[in-house]
Amino acid sequence: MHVIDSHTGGMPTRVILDGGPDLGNATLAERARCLATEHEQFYKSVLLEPRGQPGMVGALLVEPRNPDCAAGVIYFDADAVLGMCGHGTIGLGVTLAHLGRIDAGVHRIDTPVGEVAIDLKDANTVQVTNIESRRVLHAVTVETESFGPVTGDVAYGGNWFFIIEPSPIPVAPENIRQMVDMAISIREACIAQKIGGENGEPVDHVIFQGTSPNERVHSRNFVLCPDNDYDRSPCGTGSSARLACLAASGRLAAGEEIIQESVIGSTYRLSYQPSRGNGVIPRLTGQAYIMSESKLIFAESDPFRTGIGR
Ligand code: PYC
Repeated sequence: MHVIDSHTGGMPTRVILDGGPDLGNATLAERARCLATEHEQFYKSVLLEPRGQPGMVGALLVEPRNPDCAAGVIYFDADAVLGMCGHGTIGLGVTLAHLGRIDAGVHRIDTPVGEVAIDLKDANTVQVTNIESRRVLHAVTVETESFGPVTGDVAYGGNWFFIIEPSPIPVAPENIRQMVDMAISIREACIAQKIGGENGEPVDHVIFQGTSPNERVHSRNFVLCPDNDYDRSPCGTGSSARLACLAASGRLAAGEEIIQESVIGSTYRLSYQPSRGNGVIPRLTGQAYIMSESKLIFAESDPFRTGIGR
């Protein structure tokens, strides 16, 4: 299995070029469902240690439905298949350029939640125009088992987010462990209390929005992912959901650009345009760097060929 690893603002992406399972040629949403239900062992083995690393997201390249797309892709972490992934799409753009498959300029990418656009600005810089993002619930309170009531917004940006602002814990690297524990408890409470998307979609990510000591930065976030690890980047789909919240509450005008910082200090430039529906079309720009090209080997005799279970 040939893979190329990159990181986007510190968050790793592993693009799988070949050797993945055959998912057929239905829509990408159906192929993603097939990956989630029938190939769990495959996606865990690629991302769990010893072959993978904590937090890593996989990007399985597949044939796009629309031949005008430069690629089709299904993203996943070690515990779930994702709808979309912003940091992964920046990593994918840089990887496709590294392979000589795309040049500078705009390209369409097919994903399970719809087509997104990437604009490759240079070898490391990609601007992503995401799918329509929207806020679906405002100031809703969940009762957590260990932390009491917590109030936040539910918003969609290609994945489902519960966004708490202001963060109850200062968003800083020394508080990551504490924020992971609290965010897991909030996600569990959202799921148990059926607080999620309009059609019962469960919350899969939790965001704490805090402040940055850097005055050029609009805000700093912490994002919990489905694998219970945190996003080292400012999270592209999470930033999209946040833009929808800022727009819905009239706190950011269309076209205005802000800088969003992650808990480790990596940044995206963000803006939005109004969508035809009642959401926004988010734009995010970030940098990714190639780290390695390799061939993963899964020997039958290797007791950890499917990864170290947790
Ligand atoms: O950047 O959208 C994102 C993302 C989702 C999960 C990890 N990163």
